[in-house]
Amino acid sequence: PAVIRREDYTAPAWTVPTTTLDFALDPAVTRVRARLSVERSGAHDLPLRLDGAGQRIVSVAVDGVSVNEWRIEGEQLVLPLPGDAHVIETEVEIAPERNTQLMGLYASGGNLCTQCEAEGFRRITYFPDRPDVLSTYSVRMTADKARFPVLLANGDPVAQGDNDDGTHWAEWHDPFPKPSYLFALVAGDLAVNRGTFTTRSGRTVELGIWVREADLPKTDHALHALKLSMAWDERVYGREYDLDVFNIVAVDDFNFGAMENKGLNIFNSRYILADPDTATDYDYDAIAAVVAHEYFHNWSGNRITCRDWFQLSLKEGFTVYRDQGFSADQGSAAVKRIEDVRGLRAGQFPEDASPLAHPVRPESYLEISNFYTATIYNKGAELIRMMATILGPERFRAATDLYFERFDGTAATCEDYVACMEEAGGVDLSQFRLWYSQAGTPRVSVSLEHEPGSGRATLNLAQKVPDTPGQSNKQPQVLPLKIRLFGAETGEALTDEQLVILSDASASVTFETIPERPIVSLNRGFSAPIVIESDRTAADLAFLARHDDDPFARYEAMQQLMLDTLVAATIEGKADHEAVIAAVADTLDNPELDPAFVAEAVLLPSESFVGDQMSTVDPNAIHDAREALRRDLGRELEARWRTAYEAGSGRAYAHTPEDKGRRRLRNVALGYIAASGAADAAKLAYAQFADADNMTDRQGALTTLVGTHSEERDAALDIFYQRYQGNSLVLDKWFQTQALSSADDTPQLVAELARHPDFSLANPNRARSLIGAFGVNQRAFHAEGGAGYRWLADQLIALDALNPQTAAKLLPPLGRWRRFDPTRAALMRAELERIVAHPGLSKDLFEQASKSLE
Ligand code: DPP
Ligand code: ZN
Repeated sequence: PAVIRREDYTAPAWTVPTTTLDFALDPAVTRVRARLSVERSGAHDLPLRLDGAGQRIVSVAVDGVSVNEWRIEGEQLVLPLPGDAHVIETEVEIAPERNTQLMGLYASGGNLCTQCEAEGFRRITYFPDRPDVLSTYSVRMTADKARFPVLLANGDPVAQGDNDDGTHWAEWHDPFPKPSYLFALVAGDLAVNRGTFTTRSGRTVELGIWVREADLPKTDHALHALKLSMAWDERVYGREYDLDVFNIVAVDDFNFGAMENKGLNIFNSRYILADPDTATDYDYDAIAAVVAHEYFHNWSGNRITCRDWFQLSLKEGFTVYRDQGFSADQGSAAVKRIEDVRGLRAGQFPEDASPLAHPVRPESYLEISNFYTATIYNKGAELIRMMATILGPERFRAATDLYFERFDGTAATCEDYVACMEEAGGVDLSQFRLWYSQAGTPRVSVSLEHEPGSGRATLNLAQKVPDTPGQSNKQPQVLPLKIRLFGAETGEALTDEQLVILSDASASVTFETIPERPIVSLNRGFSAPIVIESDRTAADLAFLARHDDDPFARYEAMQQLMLDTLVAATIEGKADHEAVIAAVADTLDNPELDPAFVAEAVLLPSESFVGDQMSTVDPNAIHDAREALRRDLGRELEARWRTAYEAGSGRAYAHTPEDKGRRRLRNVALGYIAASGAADAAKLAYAQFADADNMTDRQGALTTLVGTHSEERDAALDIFYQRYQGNSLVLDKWFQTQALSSADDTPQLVAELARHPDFSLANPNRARSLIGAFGVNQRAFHAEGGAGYRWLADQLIALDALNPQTAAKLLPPLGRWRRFDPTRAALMRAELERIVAHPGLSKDLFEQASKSLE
């Protein structure tokens, strides 16, 4: 496959000011007629090149006359044109019901829908399918009225009517020029939950959430989140919605979480449907976050789009940053930051340390679908956050205002964004730009000296950006570090919070008149996405866990203490649990702390995160060390866990932040009670499972039970399955909970589940619920003998034949072979080699597997 390089970018030779599409929709054969006005851009004699894939061409006409002077080169239709402006008409046929890739126009649950980002539009019609060709679209759809009573597309509805033959038609027009990846249509039998939003300039927008009739009662939360998002973007970024309608459609088969098509978002149903019986508190929050994310794309993505796909983080990093801000404003900002950092460490740090590491603005790719990554999204959001920190809130807002004003209606670059930050912020971000080009997570070593006589404290900082594939000897980056000193004896803050910008390889910061030994609270709020290696002792960390005024820093100190304890226990076999137990006890005893925060703070780092700290990961030793600490925490603090458990029990379900926090802590406490080995643990969990009036408590209990060897475990799994048979989103949880289990028999169980009648590779959510969850279950996936590796490779090869994009996203666990012992590494490599050698492999999976071997 051909390598696409950022440096090869050239502006489009032809533009397409207007696009008119006429669809005769049918799942078996859909006919698409396209009418493109095209204009030569600049002085050249290049032919018009239209991208296309998987279509049957019926006809091609230029200025109303059918022509034969066109040829197919690779996946392009090449058409020489004599003049500077022409009208091109094509007619093609496509087969939505045979589209298992779920890119382009496809069938899901009897309805028809589209997914075009990044390169799906070329599977619908011939078009310059690149994000810098902006066109104004008019769409007409005709379909069987009984089967597809609802016809939706981008923009505003124009007209509709019935034909004599049982079909009906609808026309939509989107006045905003857009790239082809934002095109969407939906035809189906759908019901709608309607609402309205009045924008700050007084315009009324009709909102609609479209789902299967039976799912209508589960759409209120999403509709509410949409209204909150619209108001939030006006208030916080000054961005108002711009069309008269905003529709969201939920579909069950979807590669992404959701898609921001102009005026017609299409969502994976898991990010729309919620009621207390089927969705956890976590699901509710994720729904609000994704609804907000896609809505915010209307400005950061649609009004201003990307010049080319190397700029993907321009819209994704910024939009993730925006949705994080929205979620932080809905509840506890501290807990939200903790969740986001945990996600970054679980998803992005390992990626940055893997053969698939790439910069936030990549230099090359084979298949762009492989670059919808945690680096582009989550590290990208951290870059925006750092710039916001450097600028401060007012200048950051001025800078985003400038960006939205200057680049509205265009296809922009990451450089354009940074230039606006510089100009409106009055700062020089030359060196900061390295964050966009250098991959790898910077490591910062920190030591603090104190001279009691002079009262001078010196903080020594040194940074190193590790080598990544194709990049070595990297330059130091700009690291904004929020810092504060506390007195080890008095517990008093000795300084204000300061922003130290480390931009050299090493630097020292001095503090005068420090009367007592200071302890440094560092990288507060996770102000830079880095790894810190500090000389802080267990006692210092325990101190910060108790005294730091920044909740994130408290959490962080506790995590570091736990991590140090677990790494020592894994490597040296020495189990010194005292400091962690005392710190957890303190946290549980502090009545001023929010239960949601406590629940986060007392959770041990995951087995994978412990593994990430080690040069060679020993999955079994990590598991044993972690289980031993969990057991001791459970036993030593059993009375406290029971108190916390009781405090969260006996309340009827309510979806308030307070109740969510109580439920979260209650479920964490249940886990520790079970870890203690208490004789009644399985009974307690089973009672919670049986009595639960909401999914958070039911799934929480199930998760605990699945980790036990008990009759209750089998009974609960059975009841859960029976109760939710037919609800695919909940069955995904059933598969996922088992695949994530730390029980000894997980590898065998997962292999059996893959043969379960409800398992299917055709549905991405289902495939991810089993294959994706197993891949991140460190102990089970890496069980001795390599059966897990073989199983994963078999699943990926099978899935690749249906849906390459989803298969490729599940490959990375196999690519981490360098981090394991030689026996495991060889077994992992053998499976990667087997995948690469498989005949007919997609370029998606080929790129991931071959890069993983390098
Ligand atoms: N739909 C995906 C997202 O919003 C890709 N744009 O991130
Ligand atoms: Zn996005």
